[in-house]
Amino acid sequence: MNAPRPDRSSSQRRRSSAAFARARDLIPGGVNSPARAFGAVGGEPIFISAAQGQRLTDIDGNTYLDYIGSWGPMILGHRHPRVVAAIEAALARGTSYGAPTEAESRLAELIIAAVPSVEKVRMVSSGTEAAMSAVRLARGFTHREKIVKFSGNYHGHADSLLVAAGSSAATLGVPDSPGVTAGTARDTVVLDYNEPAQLEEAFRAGGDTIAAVLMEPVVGNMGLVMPTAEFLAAARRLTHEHGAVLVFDEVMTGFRLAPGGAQELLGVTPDLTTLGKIVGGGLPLGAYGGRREIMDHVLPAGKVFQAGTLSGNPLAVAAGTATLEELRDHPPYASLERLGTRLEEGWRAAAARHGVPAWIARAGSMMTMFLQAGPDVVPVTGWTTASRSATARYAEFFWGMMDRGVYLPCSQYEALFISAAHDTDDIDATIAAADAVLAAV
Ligand code: HOZ
Repeated sequence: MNAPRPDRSSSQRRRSSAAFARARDLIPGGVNSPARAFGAVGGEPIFISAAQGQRLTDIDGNTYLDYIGSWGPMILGHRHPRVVAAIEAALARGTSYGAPTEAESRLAELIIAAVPSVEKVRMVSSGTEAAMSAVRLARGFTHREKIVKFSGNYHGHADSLLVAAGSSAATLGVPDSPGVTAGTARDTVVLDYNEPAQLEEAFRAGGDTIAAVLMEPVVGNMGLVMPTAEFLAAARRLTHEHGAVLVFDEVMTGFRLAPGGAQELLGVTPDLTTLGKIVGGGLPLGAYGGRREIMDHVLPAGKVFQAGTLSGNPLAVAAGTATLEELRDHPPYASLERLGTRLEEGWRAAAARHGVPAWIARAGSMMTMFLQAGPDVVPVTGWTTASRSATARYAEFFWGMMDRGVYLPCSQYEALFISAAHDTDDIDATIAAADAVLAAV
């Protein structure tokens, strides 16, 4: 059966449309972060009124199976009782003190116990802040200025990292943002992901100038892209040999792919790790941590400056702690792997059945289906191959799924997230929806 044509201005989304018109007058582009603007799929965002478990409700009263989970944090689903209770208990005591609490050490202990590279950790308010601070720390520690990053990897929006960036920077066509000075960009060396020879050459040419290699060990920000073992091994070996700091950005993958993140799964331990999303349980919290010897350079233990009024905020720490404790006490990882496998196989079969060229990449509960022009399916190994995706086709797929009550990333260049609140019936409904939509794409 053919799916109905995607209806991007559905009468069922009238209130969202009015809310967007109002917001556009007040907020640049109508959104407080471009990733949620639906710009890449040619339409208007839905405005959310509430969420519960694996479902979102918009202000028109439509409900959607949610595969965004706030772009990653909601691994337990929305409003998990343990997290809600922890936030309420913290709220009853106060919302911000600008002074230390014992709860921060409890969260630090949980992070240190789970993440192999982390011996000491500093809490901040976002993944952007974590990445920006880790870069400054690496520079302060090594007394060098250059950093190496990879095309299509996204590390938040600090100036030095907005060069060849993924996520909404790539989606909306500004991987090198206006406002980043040429001087800043010059200190960022951009290489292709999964190309160890390029990394080898960069270190051969200027190894004593490189402070850090910063990478997503499993990329979520150009769609999902897996690293090769050879590439990861080269990054670890070369940074070690040349005295540079290897930084894993695990903002998406931390506590998502395993308690210890991608580094646990892949068996490669960096020097520093950045965290965000799940570590704050859905509230604004990021963290960076690593070897004690490096972390002790952060002020006031050392001299590398980094600060924040809301760093270690009691509500965010409570939500993060409850989330990590729940993940420790009832690990969902085996079940997420089963659900992920089911979705991957279901979508792959549907794409094959309808002759739609698609490369599907998955790590646990993160997944991307790259729709391609064909006729052959091309493996996606980095930004060069990811950027050849058939994005107009993805937009059609996205809207077809929306019309069937499935909320997917509004860009080809983002990963979807399954939560512990999803069940087999949800996955089967999502496969059936994709089967119907792909028949018409
Ligand atoms: N970092 C998120 C996934 N790429 C997007 C969040 C946002 O920019 O709003």
